Amino acid sequence: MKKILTIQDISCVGQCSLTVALPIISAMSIEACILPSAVLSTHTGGFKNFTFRDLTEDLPAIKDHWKSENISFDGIYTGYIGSTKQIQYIKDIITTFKTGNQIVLVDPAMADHGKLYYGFDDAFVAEMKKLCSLADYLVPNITEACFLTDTPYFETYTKSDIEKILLKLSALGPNNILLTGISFDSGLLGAAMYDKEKNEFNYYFNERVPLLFHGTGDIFASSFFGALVNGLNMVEAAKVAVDFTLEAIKNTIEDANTHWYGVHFEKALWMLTEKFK
Ligand code: PXL
Repeated sequence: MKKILTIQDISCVGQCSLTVALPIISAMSIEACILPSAVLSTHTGGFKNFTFRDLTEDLPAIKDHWKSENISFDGIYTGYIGSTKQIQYIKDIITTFKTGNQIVLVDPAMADHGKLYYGFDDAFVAEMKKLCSLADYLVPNITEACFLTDTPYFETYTKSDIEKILLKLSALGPNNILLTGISFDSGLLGAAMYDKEKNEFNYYFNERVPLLFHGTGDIFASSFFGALVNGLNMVEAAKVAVDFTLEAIKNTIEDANTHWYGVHFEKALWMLTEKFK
């Protein structure tokens, strides 16, 4: 049985970060170990007056304890990070526990729709670029890709624009880049990929539901990472993640006005248990 570590926040209510990563990874028959970067009462995307407990200073002691217990992981996946300083501790955790062929995935969860999430600034982006250099797989959305490559935000693009930004992202260090939320046809949405070793671009699309939901990036990254750790290649894993995220979104359409803060991924977990049993 594979075992992974995921480092991201607990948003107590909000169907994002650890509250989706844990069930998704478990449904894929992988043991999920967690390192909470912060505890929030809700996510920051639309709720007001949320609480925020930063756990930055807990990280070094947690790492030291795991090391003294000789704990190891088959993969490490980072998501939403609570502070700029925390990135330095997370880089240390990655270099400590990546002792062999463990897969490291960085989801630079910091921005969407052209803007940084509440609380992030240029110093955070600069530090995030350094974290990206340690990743084997990087999974930004277009906004994050623009921040990471100092590219002005764009909403309309050609295949050549996407391939240029994939190359710029790979120059940060990772061998495998997957851009989420790509669409060249109004009816289709999916992922654009670049594999540096093979010097190969790939795409996978499925139906596009023309509504916006929170938390879908975390659902995508968790299922993509689970598929990689289970031995699938990047294109196969992208298919798992796109199809699963689409099913979770479809399960939320009827309820979209009242259930605005996340998607009903729970009703789609069967797809993952079925495939990875
Ligand atoms: O889904 C990304 C995410 C994770 N964690 C927190 C967030 C967000 C997006 O807004 O606010 C706390």
